Amino acid sequence: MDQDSLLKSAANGNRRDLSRLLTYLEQGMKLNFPESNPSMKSSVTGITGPPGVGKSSLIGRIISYWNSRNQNVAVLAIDPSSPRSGGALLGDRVRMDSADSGELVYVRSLSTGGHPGGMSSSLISMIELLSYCGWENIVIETVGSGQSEIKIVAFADKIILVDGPDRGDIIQAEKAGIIELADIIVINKSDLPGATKAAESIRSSLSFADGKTSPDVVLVSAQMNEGIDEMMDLVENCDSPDWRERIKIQERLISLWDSRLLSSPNLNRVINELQTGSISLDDALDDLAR
Ligand SMILES: Nc1nc2c(ncn2[C@@H]2O[C@H](COP(=O)(O)OP(=O)(O)O)[C@@H](O)[C@H]2O)c(=O)[nH]1
Ligand SMILES: [Mg+2]
Repeated sequence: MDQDSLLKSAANGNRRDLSRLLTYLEQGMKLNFPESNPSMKSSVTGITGPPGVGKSSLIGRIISYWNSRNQNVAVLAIDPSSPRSGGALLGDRVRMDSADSGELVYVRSLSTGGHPGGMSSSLISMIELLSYCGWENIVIETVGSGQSEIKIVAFADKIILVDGPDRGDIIQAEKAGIIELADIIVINKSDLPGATKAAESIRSSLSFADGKTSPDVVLVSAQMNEGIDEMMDLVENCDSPDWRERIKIQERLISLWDSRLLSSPNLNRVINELQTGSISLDDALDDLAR
């Protein structure tokens, strides 16, 4: 089938064809949309945080929340550690699928391998495709353990940083610079001892300079299904301040810039020329960015 027929079929709800198109985009292909539907603008939510804090479990609850309001949800789960068939993905599927509403849910795992410059440009196309195909809510799950994985959430409209009762996790997020991007900080596993304390300690440590307002910190338990409605209420009604929007835009630019440089067909030649000293770094950049 050609691209246009695939696209038409995917837009009509054929999931196999949607998956095929996503695979093409993952491999770096570009898609031409005939005409996009201007009334359709998906809301894109990024969920990041250290491994094991309960992001996938929470996404399962978020799926149920939207489904019970008759809204559909597509999830792109980006996992740098697991190959396609890896155990982590299976585990994720089970937890996410416990939201039992087949028609209204689409879950897709992506691996970060094979993307020399990160996967930001494929991700943008994937979001565009899902939106074109009528997915109202798009959720991007990334593990907050490496710069590029974290920064990829900058492509979301709203960013949720998830943390657990262990204080060590949030320190990781602070180091990675994710705190300033987060619209809301969620402490999951409120059923475990230490969660309330962790939330308090994060609240008090969040003091941004220049009168920047800090994000809300909320306690939830994905396992016990507690605090989810309150969390979603905050997520849906939060207004990202201008300064945070600017940081997001800047991160998107950096991410795409990296991606463009590192995927340039001239990269090897330019590195060779730099190594032999025949060009300057400025020349190299000009060459690569062209
Ligand atoms: N006690 C407790 N455990 C949870 C909760 N949410 C998730 N978990 C458990 O934490 C582990 C990691 O969850 P997962 O959703 O895969 O985390 P992810 O790596 O951040 O996606 C699993 O064993 C979950 O069952 C919760 O609210 N309370
Ligand atoms: Mg997960």
